[in-house]
Amino acid sequence: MSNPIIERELSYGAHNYEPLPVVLVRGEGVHVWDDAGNRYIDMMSAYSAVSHGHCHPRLVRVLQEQAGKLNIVSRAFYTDKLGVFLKKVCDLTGFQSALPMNTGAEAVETALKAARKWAYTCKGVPKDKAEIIACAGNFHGRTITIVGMSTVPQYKAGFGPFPEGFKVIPYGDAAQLENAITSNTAAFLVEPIIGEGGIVVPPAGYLKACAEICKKHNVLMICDEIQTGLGRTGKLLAFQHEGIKPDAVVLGKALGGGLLPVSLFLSSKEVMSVFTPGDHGSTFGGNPLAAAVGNAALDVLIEEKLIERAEKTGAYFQQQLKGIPSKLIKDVRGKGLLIGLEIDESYPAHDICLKLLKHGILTKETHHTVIRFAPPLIISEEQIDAAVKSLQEVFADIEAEMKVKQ
Ligand code: IF1
Repeated sequence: MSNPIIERELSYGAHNYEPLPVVLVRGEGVHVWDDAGNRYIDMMSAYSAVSHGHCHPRLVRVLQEQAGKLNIVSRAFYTDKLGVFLKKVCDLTGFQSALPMNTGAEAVETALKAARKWAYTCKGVPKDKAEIIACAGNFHGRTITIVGMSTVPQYKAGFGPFPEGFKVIPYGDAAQLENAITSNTAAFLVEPIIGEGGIVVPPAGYLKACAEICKKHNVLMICDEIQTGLGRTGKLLAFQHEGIKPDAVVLGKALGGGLLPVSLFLSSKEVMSVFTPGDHGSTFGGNPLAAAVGNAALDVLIEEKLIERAEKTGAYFQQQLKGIPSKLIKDVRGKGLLIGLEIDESYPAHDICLKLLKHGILTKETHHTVIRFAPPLIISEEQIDAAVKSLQEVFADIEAEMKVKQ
């Protein structure tokens, strides 16, 4: 049963992904449709980039209006849109200054550059000696520097040599951070909840302890909130669950309202002042189209109370998932609408995703044994109920199938 659309993509495209066998042609809210007209509920939200739902009417309108006016200039000129967007994000998050980029990886690279230059110019670290500490299981993007910090062999294999100056410590144990810090440490880069590494929620108090250690040793704490930020976990930023404020944060994904790549590095004026004209930049970063959409994406997030919704519907969803009677489900974890279902290794999580697809639920496994549930934040309890019903059917089918095999 070959689909010519799939065949064409496979024959002309690089095989750096292994998509599920479905061809999507349309999206609206929490739903997407395939080329045969079947409807699916989107439990991936493009890894959280579609928190506002597909084709949010207000965001599409802003995009269309701006597209007819002014789209790409360059940072060689001012525009009427960029400052409005940056002020809004600073006011909302409490950071003083923002540097716009496009993809998450670019914003992370920006953070790494800022941290190193801050270490040399403010902290007094000797030239080329700055160290950055990251965590095992991290995912911060795909550039050579970033995969150099990865602990997943496949992300690095064949791509070396990697830049120096990075250290990796176990995630979730603040004492390890303190041990790893030296007088040359510039920054600690951390995800408040590890996404790709299997939706790992660190022990309560971890981020708070890390923040205190960073402060004590004059090390910048940088939170990668590309996936966890902008309401996904039930707070604007996931570090707010611990009542802390890191020195810097990186945002991406949902910042583009599900329409465009928009990312930011946010920090204090002191840290940001290390950048002087010509130090760093991007052709597309901060373009007026992206700024207009990013600005509207923040407005929608607040006005439609998506953060509060994520907290409430996320708790409800987790509770419903915990109620599914299957021996295959080992754990349900996460915060807000970033949820991982840990599946017993005896049954491939990938096969479960294929079955879910047939039942109208789109998602994909991460870390082999974890199925991700991260729907658009606009999802309703009724839509969650419908998804849980399909999940119950799929797990009941699998249980029956396993009994036959025994
Ligand atoms: C892929 C995972 C998610 C991220 C965090 C930075 C970036 C990401 C915390 C980079 C990107 C992605 C990219 C996508 C798969 C994906 C992913 F499964 F790998 F882990 F979301 F969960 N920081 N995450 O999660 O942002 O440059 O892509 O805009 O690479 O296949 P980007």
